[in-house]
Amino acid sequence: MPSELFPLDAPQTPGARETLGVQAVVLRGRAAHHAPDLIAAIAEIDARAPFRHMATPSGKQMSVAMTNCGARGWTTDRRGYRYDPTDPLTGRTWPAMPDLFQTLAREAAVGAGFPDFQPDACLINRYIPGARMALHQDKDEIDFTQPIVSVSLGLPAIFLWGGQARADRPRRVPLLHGDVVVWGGADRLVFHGVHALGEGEHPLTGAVRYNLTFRRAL
Ligand code: MD3
Ligand code: FE
Repeated sequence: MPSELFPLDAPQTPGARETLGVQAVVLRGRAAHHAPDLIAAIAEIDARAPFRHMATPSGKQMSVAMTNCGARGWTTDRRGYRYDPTDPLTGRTWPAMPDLFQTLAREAAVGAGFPDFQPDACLINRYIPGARMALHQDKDEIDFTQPIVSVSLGLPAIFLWGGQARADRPRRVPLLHGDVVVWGGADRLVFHGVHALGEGEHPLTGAVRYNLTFRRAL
């Protein structure tokens, strides 16, 4: 059955591996047992490097609030997109990547066939109902042989999985609390986005979805 026919809150089988593309796999529920620790760590990062609504080069404020941890952080402003070792808001380095984040990302990558992944950047996205992310490619990194690992926490979202061309009609894939996705190889540059978040309350996050994306920036 195509995934777009599943209701958003359909029970996904924890431990299931769902193949999105030749080198893109959803590991259902893989991070769920770490969720309280991950959410506590996000709060600590927010205290040192607050979530903010960055501006795109065209000057529009993003509806998703963002911060980072790790040696590099992804930022955007009128000057463009880049990875920066310092937080432009505070002038200080980004908070260190917690060991739990690093271990979780590396183990997921190994399990998906990427044994050499060493993330140096973790972008943290915060969605509230109505927030969305337009179709885009992640191409500000240097080495596209390195995968990206994502961890979803809190409210569910409809992830839009496009193709190699912007015009390819995206497939809708629900991403739920605790899901981990690894994207690499041939699927590393696919267009993707996130549908406007629906209303809801999650017991651990309230009316919020967090998404961690682990990257090798340099
Ligand atoms: C597919 N974040 O931060 S994570 C992003 O849920 C981003 O917040 C979304 O897209 C979110 O750039 C989606 C899943 C994801 C991340 C990177 C990818 C999917 C990807 C890179 C290539 C292909
Ligand atoms: Fe992306």
